[in-house]
Amino acid sequence: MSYIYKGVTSFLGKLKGTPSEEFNVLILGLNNAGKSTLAARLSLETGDALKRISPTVDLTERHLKFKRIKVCLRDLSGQWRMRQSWHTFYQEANILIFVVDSTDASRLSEARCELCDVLLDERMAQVPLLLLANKQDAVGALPSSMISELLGLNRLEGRVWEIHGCSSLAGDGIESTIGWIYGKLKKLRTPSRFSKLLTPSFLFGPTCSLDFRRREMNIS
Ligand SMILES: Nc1nc2c(ncn2[C@@H]2O[C@H](COP(=O)(O)OP(=O)(O)OP(=O)(O)O)[C@@H](O)[C@H]2O)c(=O)[nH]1
Ligand SMILES: [Mg+2]
Repeated sequence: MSYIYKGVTSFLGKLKGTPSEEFNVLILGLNNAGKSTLAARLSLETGDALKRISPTVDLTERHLKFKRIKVCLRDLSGQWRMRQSWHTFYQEANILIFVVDSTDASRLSEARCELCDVLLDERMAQVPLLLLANKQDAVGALPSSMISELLGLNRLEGRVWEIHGCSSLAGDGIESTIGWIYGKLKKLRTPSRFSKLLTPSFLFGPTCSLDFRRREMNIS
């Protein structure tokens, strides 16, 4: 009995399959915003390693899994020179995380300009945005509601977006960030082989009644 059960579950498991596709999460923001600290946190790194992160020179990629979904975190340098080449990563982006240093009010307009440029690129038109108001643990951090207003996010139209306050260093808000990313990627995932088996074309064949009649009548 248990053999039959194991056989059936393994068969169903194979039908469902582990999705081989990997999704790209693009992490952008000005230099010093905390992108690399966030990427390390999302990879479940903890402790002193987080404090030893130095400015990113070019980009850092991390390959990980959120539950069964494969994710490539692309953490790009926020230095001005590197921002000119951010666009080369737009085509492959599935999710955009834009990180802002909530303690640095003097650079919010610069962040707003950069974000605007990213969102105006047509390759990013359908990409969901998570704005992270980082460094909420630090003294003088602006609340996420104020950051949202100063960045003009409420004027965004036709885009899936959210803003979360977080502290990548302390780990606050990381779980909800992972939850948000996972929720969005789950919707992007192509149907499993198992669900394909349940489509009408698989069950009843690719022919509609008209094709069937054509074949009967030998019409090409
Ligand atoms: N207080 C506080 N400091 C943080 C937080 N996140 C990052 N930092 C600090 O901010 C500084 C910059 O962090 P990075 O993660 O290197 O910033 P980045 O955005 O990757 O910077 P670039 O690679 O230069 O683009 C470091 O000193 C971090 O320790 C946070 O949540 N709270
Ligand atoms: Mg960095």
